[in-house]
Amino acid sequence: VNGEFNHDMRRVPTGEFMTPSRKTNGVGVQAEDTKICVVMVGLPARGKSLIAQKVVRYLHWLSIKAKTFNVGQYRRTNTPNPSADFFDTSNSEGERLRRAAAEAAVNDMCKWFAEGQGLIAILDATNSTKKRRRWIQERCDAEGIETLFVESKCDDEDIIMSNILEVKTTSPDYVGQDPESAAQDFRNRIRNYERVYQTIDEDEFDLTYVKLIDVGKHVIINQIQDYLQSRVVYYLMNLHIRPRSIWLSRHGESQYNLNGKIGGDAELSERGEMYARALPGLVKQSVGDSRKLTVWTSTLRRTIATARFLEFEKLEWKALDELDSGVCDGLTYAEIEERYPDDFKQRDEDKYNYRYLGGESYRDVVIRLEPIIMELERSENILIVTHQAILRCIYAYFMNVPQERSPWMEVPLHTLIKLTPKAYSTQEERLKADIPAVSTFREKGSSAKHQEAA
Ligand code: ADP
Ligand code: FDP
Ligand code: F6P
Repeated sequence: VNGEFNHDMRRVPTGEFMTPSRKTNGVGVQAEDTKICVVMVGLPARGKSLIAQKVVRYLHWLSIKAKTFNVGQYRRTNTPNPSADFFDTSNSEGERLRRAAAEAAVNDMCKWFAEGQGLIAILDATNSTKKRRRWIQERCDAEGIETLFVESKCDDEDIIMSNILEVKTTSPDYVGQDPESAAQDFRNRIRNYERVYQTIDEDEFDLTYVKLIDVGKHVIINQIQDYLQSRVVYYLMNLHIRPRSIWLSRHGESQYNLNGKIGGDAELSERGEMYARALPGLVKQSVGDSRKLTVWTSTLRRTIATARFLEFEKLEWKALDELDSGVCDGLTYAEIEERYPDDFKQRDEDKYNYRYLGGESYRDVVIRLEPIIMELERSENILIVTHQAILRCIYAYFMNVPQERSPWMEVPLHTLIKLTPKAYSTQEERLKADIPAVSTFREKGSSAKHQEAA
């Protein structure tokens, strides 16, 4: 398929994998016999490593096992601090060592697939010549691994210079060097690559590829084969690097929170109402005056009421509604423990996969939140007013929190969290409103009493 998606759904595991405890850990989105090597292509400082890292984080969040094989790291084992001349193709020793690094990475990747450790590998290198790409293609073909070439092409000098200053001068290649001479050397390194770089073109129409030009302003898609590939491509198409932040807040304390009940569609408590009134000031303190933002809420009363004094454009999302607790909706944790003791225990044993009878698991929530994540990637400044479980899942995506930990994270009421994506990480700040609230956090194995937050 050229220029459009082919939603060839392959073998997607369904409900037959579910155990009687309604655990949802067998329910995924991947075809389990798929092996895809995402081959990054492009000159240095084109965002390849950042793209690779984001794709892996996104896939892990969706429970798809993935791993990056960065050729630069392999090269550092034979040449830790090369100067630009090392990357001159007339330097035969440099060529030999670079080739050795690429081979070691590809060998380890093939081993990783053969051991059944994952579905998607990312081969992160410049892979900047047709010869190199053909070699990778042939190695992968021989091992039954699909290839998806992802080229990042960008000739905007300002972007490249700011990329070099943001991430390259602090690279392990330049430890102990002053940033100015490191940046100069890196520019010379790029010049050496430019002499031999071949963009993916019509000679390579048999390859499966996506070409991201000028940070996704133009996208060329060729021969996308299946569902997982199209998911990765769609994700890549939504990425941007404009500076922005995402703010997250739970709704103000609700009547249900006060009574220790879960779920429902309760009104705000008196203190919750105070938080709603304080929120515009808190937001102003964190956002400043000049920035525009959009507010997203769930469709439940407590988030809509919490956001109602914010003077920004607002959008309600059903996908942001709290985790559905099925037959336990409206009960306290103590009542659940009493009426459904086995379920209560099972949830503690595997909170991420436990699905409430007639309701949802955290895994289910992640799947319904995927369009939200996609829309967040496309957007700029967004403030999300949502619920405890939903906020944990969104936070886990940005902060790369593993599934065993994410459902157990403490996310207090009456607190504004600001997340700012940086080159290889996400920066976090928390701003607490001075308005008391109960704690809705229940520790694993606890007797589930709700109490005033510390
Ligand atoms: P590479 O791996 O290509 O050498 P890096 O991933 O180390 O480059 O570069 C990271 C920088 O690239 C970040 O500053 C980021 O803002 C920027 N960046 C991310 N995506 C792109 C893109 N598609 N085109 C150009 N620059 C990008
Ligand atoms: P990285 O930025 O990931 O460190 O600078 C480009 C570089 O990668 C080198 O470090 C690394 O040796 C090389 O790319 C790997 O790509 P090639 O094998 O195509 O040279
Ligand atoms: O108690 C508030 C609440 O949002 C409930 O509506 C929801 O069931 C619960 O938190 C989710 O948290 P946990 O998964 O820790 O029970």
